[in-house]
Amino acid sequence: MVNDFDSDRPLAFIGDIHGQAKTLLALLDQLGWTERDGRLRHDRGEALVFVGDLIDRGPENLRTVEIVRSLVEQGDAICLMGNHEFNAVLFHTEDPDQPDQHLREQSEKNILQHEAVLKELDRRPGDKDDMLDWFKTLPVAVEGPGWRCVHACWHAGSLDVLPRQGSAWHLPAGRWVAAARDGEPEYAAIEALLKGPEHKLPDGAHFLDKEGTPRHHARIRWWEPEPATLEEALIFQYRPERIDPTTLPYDASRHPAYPADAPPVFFGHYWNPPGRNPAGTPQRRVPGLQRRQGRRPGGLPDGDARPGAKRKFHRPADCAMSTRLNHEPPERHVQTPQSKPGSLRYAH
Ligand SMILES: [Mn+2]
Repeated sequence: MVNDFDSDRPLAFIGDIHGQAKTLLALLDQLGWTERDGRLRHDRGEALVFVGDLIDRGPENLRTVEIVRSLVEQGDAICLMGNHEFNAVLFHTEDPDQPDQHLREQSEKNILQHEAVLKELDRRPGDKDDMLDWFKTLPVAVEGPGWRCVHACWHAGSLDVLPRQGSAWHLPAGRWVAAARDGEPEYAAIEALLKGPEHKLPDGAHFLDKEGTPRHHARIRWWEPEPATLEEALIFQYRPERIDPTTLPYDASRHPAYPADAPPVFFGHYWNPPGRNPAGTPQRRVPGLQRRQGRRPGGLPDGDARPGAKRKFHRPADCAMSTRLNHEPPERHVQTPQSKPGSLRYAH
């Protein structure tokens, strides 16, 4: 069983799939998985770690969940919770303290974000509770021999809030309501671990997100050890207005930097428009790591790291991506020139 993380099976890490079941199957095919007797098998006994965000946006959410869940249940994979699985549980759970309300407000914005799944559940309403019950069992973070994995940010203080069972951290069944309440420790912990820490921009500065909504906070590059400017410390999905982040100093005194001597951590969640890698800054290479990108069924590459290659608009939904770990000891502080765009990131 992969559920035993002392396993020395080679692992492949797969980032945010977002309902792109065909891309996932194409990626699994590239990784050496074939279907036999109605189940997916790997000839060399590899196992998989899914980094979360199986659902929302893409066309085949329920099928994606079925594929991943069957791999988990046959002992060939583990799947972490992403913010989209967490949000889905809250969206469909009635608030015990407020009749007719849900733990995640069923607002127009939240319905839109979850629309692809809602449409599929309209056709298969019997699948809803089973899917949500399974989401509630997903670990928030896991640790294996020489590696760690979390959807957005490895943050020790937040993990301390959650009980540890063996090599995994879970949100306990009785704490989902707390996780939906701003002010409760579980709320802040899940925000940090599944959505990543954010930093308020100075002096009312903002940038517009892809929906045109002004954003006054930017995601923090928590994997950067010593950022000096806002440009180095934060992810601007689009150019901010009224400030020049390349020159503004960043107050690093509260920077949630990942410790340099800690094991490598794999994470997903972060993305950007083309040509602007959200990691965007030097990343380290680990010998024994191989990265593969899925190709869309039509043969259209999902990303291309060749220098000067044109990149299409790049959403996580378009770029199921995996990274292999072959259990060789990581070598630290070796830098790659520039990493590929994609949904899976790696940091020390
Ligand atoms: Mn995410």
